[in-house]
Amino acid sequence: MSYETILVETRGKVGLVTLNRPKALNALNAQVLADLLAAFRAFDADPAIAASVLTGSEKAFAAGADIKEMQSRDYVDMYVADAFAGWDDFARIRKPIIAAVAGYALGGGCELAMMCDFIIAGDNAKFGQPEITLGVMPGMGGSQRLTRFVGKSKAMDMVLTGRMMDAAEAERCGLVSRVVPADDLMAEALTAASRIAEFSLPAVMMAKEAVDRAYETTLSEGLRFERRLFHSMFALEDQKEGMAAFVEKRPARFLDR
Ligand code: CO8
Repeated sequence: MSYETILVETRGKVGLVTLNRPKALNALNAQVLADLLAAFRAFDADPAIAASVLTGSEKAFAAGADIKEMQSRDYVDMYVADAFAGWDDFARIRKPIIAAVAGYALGGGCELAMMCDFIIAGDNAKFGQPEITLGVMPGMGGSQRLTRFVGKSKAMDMVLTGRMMDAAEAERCGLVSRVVPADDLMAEALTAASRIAEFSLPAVMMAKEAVDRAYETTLSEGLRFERRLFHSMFALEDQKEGMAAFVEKRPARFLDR
């Protein structure tokens, strides 16, 4: 399948999606959303794919929602269309997605990176929620996800001043999981995705679901959810294989069952 705004490849069991609107610094619009949903839903449905990487260009992961497309819309247009609600579907993709961020991840670009499961940043990455400079505020989850990731003080600073944070600050405050030299970014992200792809797919998907639950519910409900998933894993052949392999001092051969 070919897409208008993204490039899609596979590397073994890893899917690789590259945002590809270079003239607009990968600004996000309805076509980008449609393309991303189609690509990642296809990965979810493909038993040959276990994890994926989402990236942009060296200059920009994505410089936000497309301002030129948004500028003339009015309140009724936005409300009736429930503009940008479709991005919630991106956060429901079930197999792991690593965001590999080089350059700008601003506004909707930062919000899209935060919808992925974790972020690996090149040392040239810059994160920001500059919507306030346009007379608006974050609208794709930034006020909520950024606050959960980095806490109130830093989130307020970013959202109210519109300033950018560099990769080192983003790692210090927990927005990104690791920072690597920009030249090594894709290799690091693909290696991490390949590592995930070696494990039992149902165990990986349940682990992702459990961590995500921490953002949705209370600690006691989250602990109960985790324990029930953990119990259910003893119905997996891969639990038998993984533990037997440890005891027998040999590599595990997971069957994704
Ligand atoms: N939308 C549309 N076009 C863009 C965007 C964007 N977000 N960002 C950059 N571009 C375009 C520029 O207009 C320019 O096009 P052209 O050559 O035709 O003029 C091209 O990309 C290159 O950009 P610059 O010349 O500006 O490149 P610089 O290297 O000088 O600057 C920056 C790079 C700093 C990234 C600068 O482009 C910039 O500040 N961009 C806008 C960043 C921004 O404000 N992002 C937030 C957008 S709003 C948003 O994301 C809200 C999300 C939630 C919406 C939900 C609503 C319900």
